Amino acid sequence: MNEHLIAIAGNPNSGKTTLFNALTGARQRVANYPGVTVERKEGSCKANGREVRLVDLPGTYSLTAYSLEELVARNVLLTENPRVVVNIVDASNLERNLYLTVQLFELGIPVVIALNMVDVANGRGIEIDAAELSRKLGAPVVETVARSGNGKDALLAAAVELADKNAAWTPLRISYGPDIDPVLDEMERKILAERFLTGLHPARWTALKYLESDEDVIKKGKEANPDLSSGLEKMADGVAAHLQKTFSAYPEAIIADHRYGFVAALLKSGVVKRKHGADRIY
Ligand code: BGO
Repeated sequence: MNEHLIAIAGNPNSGKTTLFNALTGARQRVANYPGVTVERKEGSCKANGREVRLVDLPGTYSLTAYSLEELVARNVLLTENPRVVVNIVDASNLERNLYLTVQLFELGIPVVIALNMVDVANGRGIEIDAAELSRKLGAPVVETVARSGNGKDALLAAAVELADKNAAWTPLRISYGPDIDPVLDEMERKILAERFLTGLHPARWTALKYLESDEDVIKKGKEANPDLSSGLEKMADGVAAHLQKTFSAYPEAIIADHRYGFVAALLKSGVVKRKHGADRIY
């Protein structure tokens, strides 16, 4: 049977290294990504009779092109085509951690969520309904305590099961509000019509990156189709000028606000419960 490549993504300090070590033990090696001083950690393990290759991505809060770590993490997801992303989420800091989760879902790669540090969350009086979170996101959610290894086998089994299915995974579509959505739809139509970078990432994601002035994607776009790329840049400039005039805000900020809004609504919809005595919900 072929081996699966599974990527591990998460915020710094979410427990990625601990979990990666628990899953791979001594079967790991560290190198640098070509041309940059970012460490690449790779390891392997066996699950369901399969050889699984795990790549531990640099810890990131986002998938923009603002930092080298984010760019490296994103490029692995886009170019190495992992079957599944295991997204390590710190259950005691759910709101902040799910911001990255939303972006992984927008990218359209199958995701399994490791709800890590549930011991810390529970100790603070925070109880998370993992089944409800899974139902709302349409993805497996497995509770883990990476430090003790609790849940790691169930997590790996869930990831391999999802990878084995090789099922189509629809990228998450959230609303970015009335000032962005119509232009985003129009950009998406143009991108799809010309199959512009569609082998690399979902059309709507490409459009979002133009709106976010993402230099890396725009550079690739210019090389692939200069006319369409400059048309998309003009549309993005139009949105930016409108948002600047109306709200004194950049598109990136409005897009981020809507991602946070999506996460906040999710958490308020019965996913998180506060036990008696907890000072805040998440
Ligand atoms: C220290 N539960 C608890 N309680 N702690 C966890 C869990 C969990 O589920 N998972 C990880 N940790 P990394 P990134 C530490 O190192 O894996 C802990 O950045 C310490 N070190 O043990 O490094 C883990 O790779 C001294 O804690 O995260 C680590 O994602 C005192 O969370 C920290 C206390 O995990 C970060 C903690 C010398």
